[in-house]
Amino acid sequence: MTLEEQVLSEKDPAKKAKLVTALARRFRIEMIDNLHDKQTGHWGGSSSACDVVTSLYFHRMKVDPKNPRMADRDRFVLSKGHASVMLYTILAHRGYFDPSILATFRTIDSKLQGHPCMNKTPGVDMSTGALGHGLSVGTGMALASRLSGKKFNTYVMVGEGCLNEGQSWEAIMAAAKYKPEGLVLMVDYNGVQLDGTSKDIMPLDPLGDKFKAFGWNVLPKVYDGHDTADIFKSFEDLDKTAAWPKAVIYKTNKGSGVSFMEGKNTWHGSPIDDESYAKARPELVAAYEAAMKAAGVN
Ligand SMILES: Cc1ncc(C[n+]2csc(CCOP(=O)(O)OP(=O)(O)O)c2C)c(N)n1
Repeated sequence: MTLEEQVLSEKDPAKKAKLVTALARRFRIEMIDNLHDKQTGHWGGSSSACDVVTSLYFHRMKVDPKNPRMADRDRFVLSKGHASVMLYTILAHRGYFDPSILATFRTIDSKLQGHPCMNKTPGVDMSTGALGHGLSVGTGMALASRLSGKKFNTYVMVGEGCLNEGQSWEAIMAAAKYKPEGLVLMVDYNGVQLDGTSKDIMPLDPLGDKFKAFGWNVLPKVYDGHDTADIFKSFEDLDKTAAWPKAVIYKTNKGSGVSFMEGKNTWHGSPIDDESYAKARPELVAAYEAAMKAAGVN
């Protein structure tokens, strides 16, 4: 059985969380290989979101990869579309397309453009890349669920750059007014943007209080976005309260998994040079092997 199949068939959430950790760590290796191979960037924000999005697709979302446009599927909008390599790696291994296609990432005419394109890539629910518009379309999708009578959830992942855009706050206001059922805002709160820290560029704290003040149902704590057990807990907590829309904040590390890349804006968009790649890869492999061992997989 593949690791993906083991994850999807595991019934015990505690064991499953460990398997998801291993899977996400393997995805990080594939992501950095691909970015290095193409000499392109966005390692930082891809690795920071990897555990949450892997958990979503392998533990939470109602999807059918063989029927990617299924009317009542859950939707995922990666508003921080620059983290495309992370989304593509997860979609491929969830079964939306053949993982061999990952090798065409960011090449001319590929299905896998630098930023996600809903018309080219199976499983991509919304084209994104211009920061800040994901929550507006996610609000629209969630309202469409109400109008069509199809019941589904819409998960929108934003980074701090998205939340620095005024459009996000228009959407936050609009969603608070219309209260669309199923709308979940997920914040990848890594504290670092393209050219510096969020503290220096445009601080957002106290973020949860701001969402609350706008009328959102904010989950009671900030979750650890690299601890899959805590991520699973956030999903359980989502189901414990009734009011919509809901927001959940995950504390993450930009560059997560490579010690010398963590928390540094350099690795937001810089291509991975040979020397850094040679240093980074063994760390990722060691972390993956440790996670496989912890999950009891040989
Ligand atoms: C409207 C818009 N302005 C600027 C950019 C260029 N840009 C791409 S990513 C980024 C920083 C994003 O920071 P953050 O959301 O914190 O990213 P994360 O660390 O979560 O990946 C910027 C300024 C863009 N894509 N869209």
